[in-house]
Amino acid sequence: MKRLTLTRFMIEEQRRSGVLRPELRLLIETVARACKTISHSIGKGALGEVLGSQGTDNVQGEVQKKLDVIANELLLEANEWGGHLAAMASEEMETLHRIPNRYPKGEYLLLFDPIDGSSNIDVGLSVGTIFSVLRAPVSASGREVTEQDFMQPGREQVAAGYAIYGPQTLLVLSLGTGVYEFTLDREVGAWLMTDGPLQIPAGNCEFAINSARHKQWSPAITRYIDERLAGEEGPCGTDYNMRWTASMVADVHRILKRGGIFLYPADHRSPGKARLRLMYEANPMAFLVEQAGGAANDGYGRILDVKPVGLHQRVGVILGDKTEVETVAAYGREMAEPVKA
Ligand code: FDP
Repeated sequence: MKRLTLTRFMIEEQRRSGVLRPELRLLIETVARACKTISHSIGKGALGEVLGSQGTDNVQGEVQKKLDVIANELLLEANEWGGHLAAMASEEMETLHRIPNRYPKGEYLLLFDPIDGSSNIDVGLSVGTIFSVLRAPVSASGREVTEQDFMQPGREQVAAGYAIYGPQTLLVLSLGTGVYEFTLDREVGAWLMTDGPLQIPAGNCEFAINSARHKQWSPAITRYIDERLAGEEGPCGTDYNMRWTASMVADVHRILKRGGIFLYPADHRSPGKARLRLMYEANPMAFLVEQAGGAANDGYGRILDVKPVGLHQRVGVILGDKTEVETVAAYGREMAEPVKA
């Protein structure tokens, strides 16, 4: 079977829509190439001496794994010199990374989580790389990019995606015209389209939540989960299934392919506290999920409408099957929860 390569998909998209600029195409190709190298390092595991911790903490006070640092460096190096970017930001760096003066600058801003789900690295489970692309404001041209230039709501993303390093290495991408999946052909080194446009299948009775955190849930989240746990005898009238991989990329990928809902709500006792980061985790995933016909909410509104105030801002995340996400939102409104920080 002859499959479309990532390059050909983007060239055809460029011809079809007329809006995909060559610089954006270069950016996506560069990120995809870096993901191949990351996949190669992850695949070597202990043989490549890449497992274990780096012995440092990142800006969020989390212990950095060796692979967090390796993947961050790979993405920075790959994207510095092409002339397509104005700046980058990452989970692993406190502030933005400007393009060095020796290289030309472009109009795009790239944000990434180099290794998402990093607690899975050392136990051989799926992890991923998440990325989000914004356009630098016109006002930034001819001056140094600042963090403020990144403070755009997620609906302004021009592209988003993730690579997942699991049984296969996959790249899932949206340029704002649907969501497409590419599988890495390891022998040839090419990304080949294997699915898309993805549509989240409706009605899959499956939820993903870390139930150990139930003390932090709002009454609305507790009600939603309790009703599902009640199964056939409860108000849903059907048995639900639960899955939690502790890697958002893997959980979201399952939802894109099979349906269901993912919840990492903010702590309702101190609503400012949440786990996931808005700009390089929640926004790109919300973009993909909406593009695949689903919904993404932070407990009281659309994630893509949240106006960011910081590069590492955290946010509650409820995403997936539109009907299920709307049920959670309706419970939130009904029970006047959660309270805004
Ligand atoms: P990680 O910190 O290991 O990178 O913050 C991201 C994330 O993983 C998600 O990928 C994952 O869904 C979540 O955190 C895991 O949280 P728990 O430790 O509560 O399971």
